[in-house]
Formats: sequence, structure tokens, C-alpha cells
Amino acid sequence: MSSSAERSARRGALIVVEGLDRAGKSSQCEMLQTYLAERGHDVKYIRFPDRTTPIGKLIDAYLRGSADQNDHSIHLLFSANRWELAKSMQRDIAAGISIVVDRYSYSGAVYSAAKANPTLSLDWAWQPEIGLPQPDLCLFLNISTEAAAQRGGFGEERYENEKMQTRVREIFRALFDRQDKVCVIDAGRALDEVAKDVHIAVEKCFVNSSRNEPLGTLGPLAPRAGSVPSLS
Ligand code: Z5A
Ligand code: MG
Repeated sequence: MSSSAERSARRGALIVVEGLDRAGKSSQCEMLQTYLAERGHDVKYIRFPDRTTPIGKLIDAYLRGSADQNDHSIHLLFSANRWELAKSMQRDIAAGISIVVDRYSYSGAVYSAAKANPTLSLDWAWQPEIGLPQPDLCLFLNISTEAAAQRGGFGEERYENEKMQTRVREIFRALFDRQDKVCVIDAGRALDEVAKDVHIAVEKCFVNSSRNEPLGTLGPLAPRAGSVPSLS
């Protein structure tokens, strides 16, 4: 742990938590926020979609099935919902505040691409994310579709069915093949066991020298190729 003087001289870290539905993202984000705050870090927890903004309200109505949207329009609304917060995230990070983010651009690209709309590929879906704040670490909470389906609340919103979730899993895999700074965590275990691995990965990120550099921005996807990180 660094001294408070060292901490205040460094920018905050941007930590993203991703995963399938019911993988425990929100539970782990809350636990991580508490963990970091107890260790003296300034930390905020935000989630996407942020359903409180005017754009977020449109997204909420779509997800609950009370309003419809064309695939491309809803995709761009999800992205706009992140752009709404981009400046304030950058300001917080520069001021030494770390941010734990519950879903981000990765969900944005993957869920839209999983609709198998021939004019909405993963590459197309990634385009509006380019230029958003670049996470220092993306934790992917990995869980089988069957185990996720057994957890509370599954099946209430638009994408919560096994067919969609299976496609989402495959496309997350394809996307993370083209990203670095991704850490895959087995989320099929007890809350505390998952939290332990989350905290280890975040501690490593906190000592990483990349935080001496200004926060970056998301770039284009790397070309397809290379090894696939194991999600099974
Ligand atoms: N979406 C999109 O299309 N485009 C975008 O750009 C973005 C999102 C950002 C809503 O997201 C939908 O929006 C989502 C993707 C799409 N679609 N789907 N499907 P959301 O984040 O608002 O969804 P949510 O309602 O918060 O569900 P969730 O995030 O999938 O759940 P979670 O956060 O991963 O899990 P949790 O709330 O922490 O836990 C769920 C339950 O499991 C709860 O009862 C816990 O007590 C339990 N739990 C958690 N961990 C454990 C462990 N380890 N053991 C046992 N039980 C556990
Ligand atoms: Mg959640």
C-alpha cells in the first residue's frame, strides 16, 4: 500500500467489471468499492446503462420491453449513455479518484453483435466506443449459462434467455481475443472466493506503473487472430 501523499500524486484507476447476466458483477463491484475505500482509496462505483439520465430512461424502457427501438438506434443510445459520463470520469480519474464500472463498452459491443443483425457486426458495434476512457483493467466474471440461469431474477428483461446468453458468451470470447488488460475470473464460486481473486487482480493493477501515465482512450479493435483466452 502506498502512502497517502504518493496516492494523491497518482491518477485514479479505471476498473471495469464485465460478464454474463447474473455473473455477480454488481455484487462484486459493491464489494470492491468497500474493499478499496477501507484501504484509504477515493473510489466511486458507476454502472452502465445509467438508467437515470434521459437517454438511460429510453434504454430502461427498451430493456423492460415497454418500448421498442431499431437495433442500431438502441446500440447508439447505449454508447451515448457512456459518452454522457466520459468527461466526468476523466476528471475524477485525473483528481486521483478510482472508478469501479459495472459493464462498459465490452457489453455494449457484444450484446448488440449477439443479435446477429447482418448490418450490425462486432466491428461496427465497436466504432462508437472509440475515444471513450480506456480501462486500466477489465475483469471478466465467467460463469456457465446454466449456473447464471439458476441465480435470482434471470428471465425478467429483454436479453435474458439462454439463446442470447450463449451467443453473448461466444462474442465476449471473440472480443477479448482482440483486447489486452483483460483478466478472466471464475465467477461460479462462492461470493467471497470470487471477491478474493477480484481483489488480487485489482491490487496488481494498482501497483502497475501505467497509472503514472495519463488515462488513455479506447482505440479500434485489433485485427482478428492470436490465442483465445480460456473462458471455460
Ligand atoms: N447492455 C447492452 O445491451 N448494451 C450496453 O452497452 C450495456 C448493457 C452497458 C442490463 O444490464 C442489460 O443491458 C444487459 C446487458 C445490456 N442485458 N442482459 N441480459 P444490467 O447490468 O442493468 O443488468 P442487471 O439487471 O444488473 O443484471 P446483471 O448485471 O446481469 O447481474 P449481475 O450484476 O451480474 O449479478 P448480481 O446482481 O450481482 O447478482 C445476481 C444474483 O446472483 C443476486 O441474487 C446475487 O445475490 C446472486 N449472486 C451473485 N454472486 C453470487 C455468487 N458468487 N454465488 C451465488 N449467488 C450469487
Ligand atoms: Mg448488475
